[in-house]
Amino acid sequence: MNLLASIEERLAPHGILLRGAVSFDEGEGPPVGDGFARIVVLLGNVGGSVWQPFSAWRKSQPDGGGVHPLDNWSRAVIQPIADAFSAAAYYPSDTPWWPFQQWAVKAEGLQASPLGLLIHPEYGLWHGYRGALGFAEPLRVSAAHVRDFPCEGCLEKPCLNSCPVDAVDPASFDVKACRSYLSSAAGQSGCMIKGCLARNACPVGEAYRYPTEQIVFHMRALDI
Ligand code: B12
Ligand code: SF4
Ligand code: SF4
Repeated sequence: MNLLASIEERLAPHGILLRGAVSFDEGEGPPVGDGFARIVVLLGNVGGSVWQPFSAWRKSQPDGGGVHPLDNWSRAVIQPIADAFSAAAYYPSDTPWWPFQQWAVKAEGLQASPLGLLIHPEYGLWHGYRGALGFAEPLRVSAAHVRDFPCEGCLEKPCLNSCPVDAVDPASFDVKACRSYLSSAAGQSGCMIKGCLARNACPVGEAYRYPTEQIVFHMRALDI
């Protein structure tokens, strides 16, 4: 079995999928040991794929998984795999931030929706990244680039007309307006329990929509 297939097999019970790979020239990638990665393999969730395994882990933890349980779970799952394969592990919550979205654009050919979230032709906006593995040696990885960009043919763009405070705009995301709405009574009974109305308005990937508990979890994690 090749390296990536072995990694895929170890990640599968946790609902984490391989989400493409980015190759780097010598010295251009993120650090691995004393050198730099020649390839970074992205690991992510598709729809609610991680929710059950993550929830089960959380219940098994005396502290419920800590203050940032999804980040802690991601490390608990991914770090042993990185160690077993002599890879470096990178996480979306690491600071300074690794450029996960830039990597994803290169890895799978995804493009940004007007919300800033990358859209996948099948999963829509219902996918994310849990980590990445960096290898010092180049690996041969078959490219799985998506060609369709759903936003191109979406003329009405309902995502842009659904935010109650017009926080979303293709040029920028008004984090302040969003946060202040979320902390209001209307926000608490709206987006905080229903999820971001702009993200919900997108018709692509309906079948991959996160389960309600996961949506509420992510909204609370925004740390309003
Ligand atoms: C800071 C941050 C936030 C902040 C501010 C976001 C903002 N738009 O300003 C807050 C807390 C508000 C936030 C909110 C959310 N976020 Co956020 N966030 C991040 C984080 C940690 C860092 C982003 C960053 O600045 N990176 C630094 C730069 C150097 O990296 P970058 O890859 O170059 O990213 C920038 C560019 O790629 C650019 N970009 C976007 N698309 C494209 C396309 C092209 C072609 C190019 C060149 C650039 C580009 O946007 C990024 C800057 O915001 C990333 C994780 C990560 N490490 O990347 C998640 C991340 C971007 N967030 C994510 C998500 C899902 C959300 C939420 C939906 C959370 C929720 N409630 O469920 C909301 C939605 C907000 C929105 N409409 O954008 C996902 C996006 C997944 C995807 N499908 O694209 C990420 C990747 C985390 C993850 N684990 O998967 N987020
Ligand atoms: S509603 Fe249309 S424009 Fe907005 S993210 Fe979905 S496909 Fe793209
Ligand atoms: S969470 Fe609500 S307020 Fe924030 S961008 Fe989405 S729709 Fe707008």
